[in-house]
Amino acid sequence: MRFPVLLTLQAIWGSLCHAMQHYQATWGHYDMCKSQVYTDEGLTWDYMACQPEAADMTKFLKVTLDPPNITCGDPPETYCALENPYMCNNECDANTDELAHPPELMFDTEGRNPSTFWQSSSWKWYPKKLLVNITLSWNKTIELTDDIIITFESGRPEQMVLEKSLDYGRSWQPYQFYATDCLEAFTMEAKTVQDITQNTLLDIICTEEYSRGYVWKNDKTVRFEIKDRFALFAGPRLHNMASLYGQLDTTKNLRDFFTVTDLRIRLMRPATGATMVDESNLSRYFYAISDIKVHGRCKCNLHANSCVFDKDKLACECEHNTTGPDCGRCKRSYQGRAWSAGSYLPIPKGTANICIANSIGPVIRQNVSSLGVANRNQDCNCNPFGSDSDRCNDTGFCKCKEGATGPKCHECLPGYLWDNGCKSRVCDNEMLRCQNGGACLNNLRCQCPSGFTGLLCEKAQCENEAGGCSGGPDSGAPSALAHHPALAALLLPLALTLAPVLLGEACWASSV
Ligand SMILES: [Ca+2]
Repeated sequence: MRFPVLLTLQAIWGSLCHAMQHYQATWGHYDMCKSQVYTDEGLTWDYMACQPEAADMTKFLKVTLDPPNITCGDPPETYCALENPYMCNNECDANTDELAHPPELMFDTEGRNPSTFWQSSSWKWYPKKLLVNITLSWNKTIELTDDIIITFESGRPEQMVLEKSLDYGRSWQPYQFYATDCLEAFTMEAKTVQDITQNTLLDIICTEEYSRGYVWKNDKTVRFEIKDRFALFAGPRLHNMASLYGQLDTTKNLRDFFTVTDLRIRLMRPATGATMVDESNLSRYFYAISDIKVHGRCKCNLHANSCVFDKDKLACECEHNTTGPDCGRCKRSYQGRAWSAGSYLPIPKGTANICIANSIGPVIRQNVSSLGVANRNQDCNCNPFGSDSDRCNDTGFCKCKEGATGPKCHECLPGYLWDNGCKSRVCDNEMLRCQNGGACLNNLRCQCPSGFTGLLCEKAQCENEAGGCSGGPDSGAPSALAHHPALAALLLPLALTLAPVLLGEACWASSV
């Protein structure tokens, strides 16, 4: 009996490896670009999608204030507490280090007490509005991976807009409106992130959640909820990131929604703590921010696993023969087919979509019309399954469909298999193993046992049903555990302890 038991244990370990890999997948999943594998032809490279680690993005930004001289302290000013107009011992003096409140103090390391903060001039021109724009610029496209959190040292503003730019500050779109009264401030109905569904994820809302003043004095934060939005696809505890990645891969609008080059915080009305502004003591009204959190990663189109900060600028370290700040094009001598972004799919390791070497010498950039006339109508004998047309395109080459390569588009890129054209490899016996006892059919599809579904049979079927799995919010997570609860109870603590050490070795070794 020992042999079958061992086999069972090995099978469960295999499933656990996959379960853990999926767990790991939460963020660091695409951090490989290629690995060496043995095939029938010997040692070759296996390319995969990759992206840089998520990081604290406030280390790499430039902050700009508008109006530029809105920071307090020049000339020195004395401020009163909002809750007590007779407590006026807060002094701001730009020329004294201990009393200055420059914008950098929104991004220094907090944790000390008292906190350090930027502060604006007070509302001395009332009733003229006290408007301040704080612009955060990265000079690079970044993808947000966690909530944006702004911590106010003063009361939270009564009106504020968070905006984003995707074109380095040339144009702006609102991300979220914040007000004590959304209807009055922005003629918008008040909503919370909980009102958003998969279908309305791109909707821009106004929320009153983060503007109520003074009673909730300890609540100083204003948030833009990224994770709640992710959760609409990845489940309440983000356990199914594969589903989110799948959505991001196929929906450009969704991808763009979480992508920015700049953020702008438009402060439009400071906290007053009352309906009436006390005109006799305007030193009570100002903005002060102690901390801004922005977590994200460089957007490298899944063609780089690291991003460097050099000469005050972020840049992807492009792989897969791509180049450009976002790895957004093929290198000059690798234009054998059109550039495309790497793909999250097929889960779990994605498809690299590498740029391939020019098939017939270097691409010579001639006048398109002369080339077109010369070659466009020639029959290139392009493979009808692997190419868009059997005729040459404008540059005199066959235009290959996704996954196909070679001068006639008759070969497949790594990760694809020929089947009347190149079909992306869905499963194999290595990293893409079908889970929960599923069988891989011709590398093109997993045949799942009853009760399981998903590309790799990784989901319990009940997840798709109304009300989800009755076993609670986690029941759709690592399915090997659901299948073998007793063993899971025994193995999970061990696996959790050993996983960081063993995952790289054991799972990897078993897959090559
Ligand atoms: Ca600070």
